[in-house]
Amino acid sequence: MAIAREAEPVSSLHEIREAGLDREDLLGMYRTMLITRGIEERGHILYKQGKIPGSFYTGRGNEASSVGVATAMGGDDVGTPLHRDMGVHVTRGVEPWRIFAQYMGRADGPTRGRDGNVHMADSKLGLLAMVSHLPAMLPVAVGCALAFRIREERRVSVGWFGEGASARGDCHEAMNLAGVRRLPIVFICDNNQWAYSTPTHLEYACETLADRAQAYGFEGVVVDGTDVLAVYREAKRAIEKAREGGGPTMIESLTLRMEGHAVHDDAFYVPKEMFEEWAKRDPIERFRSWLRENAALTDDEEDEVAASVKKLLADAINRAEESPLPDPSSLTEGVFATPEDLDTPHHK
Ligand SMILES: Cc1ncc(C[n+]2csc(CCOP(=O)(O)OP(=O)(O)O)c2C)c(N)n1
Ligand SMILES: [Mg+2]
Repeated sequence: MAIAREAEPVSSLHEIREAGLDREDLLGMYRTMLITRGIEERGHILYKQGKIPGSFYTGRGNEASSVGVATAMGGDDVGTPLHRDMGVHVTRGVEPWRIFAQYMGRADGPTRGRDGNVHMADSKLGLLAMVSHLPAMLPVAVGCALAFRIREERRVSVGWFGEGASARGDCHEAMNLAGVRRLPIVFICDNNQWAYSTPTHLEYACETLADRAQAYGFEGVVVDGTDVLAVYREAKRAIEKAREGGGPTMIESLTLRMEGHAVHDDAFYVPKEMFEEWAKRDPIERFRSWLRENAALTDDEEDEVAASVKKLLADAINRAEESPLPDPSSLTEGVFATPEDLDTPHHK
């Protein structure tokens, strides 16, 4: 019997309205999920065409989770999304053409061609770019929450980590400090069942990772990460609780990583039946069915959204391909922050 609360699905349009979303918001989320998947599918093609340096990662299967959480965040909140969380960037307003520019190492990508394809974020949109080391962004997210507390700002920090990363010490340190100081932070564990080729039974011995939250003195919730509305509702509750001074929450979002760790990995070690089982719960398909049943989504609306997303992405790729590669002489610019860049008393 799990200690953490297991979240129920959202039953009706009425219930989701109570949680703060109207029909237009729901259609917007559906569109954002399509854009998220479309960016990664097209990125994969660009990779095969040899246009993307390095490796290439996707978050297929995680669209509901990333879009659900990001939709629940406030405009002034901050987050540290990882390599499976493209939906967070799209929801926060990073324009798709800039993501393609990032993929291709161009000057108009969020890191202006300075970092690997998914190591990106637009700080103006409240996002902090990930570093490779896992889960090194959790202490950073906790630091943001501590800063909000010290400055008495009503802002919340959201920190993402994978279930594999949860085995590392920095995850424990981050959660312990957040619990001790009751910081305004929400931890999102993208539990996609695999850490590269390692299955969950070799990663942790507790029933659910969210069970650990109680040991840190805060609430743990397990949610079906293929259900965008359940994810949204739980993230919204946790974020607003944190904003009101109620301390951290850990949300464990259950999905399956529907592709290999990256394009070089064909995931031969994942049982075929597992993919088949989770394919039946495809997040986009699930939300589409929910919208048809509960929000009267029509064929015309569906076609319109699909066509507009297709055009948006085609235009985005063209624009990104027009973006120049960075000028080599500018290589060291914008890589390190100088005291002048930092607006805190400690750095003056
Ligand atoms: C400290 C550290 N060790 C190893 C790696 C290489 N690595 C990158 S992602 C990854 C798997 C992480 O699994 P999980 O946390 O479950 O996230 P997922 O990739 O499944 O989303 C590994 C081993 C790393 N980035 N950092
Ligand atoms: Mg994983």
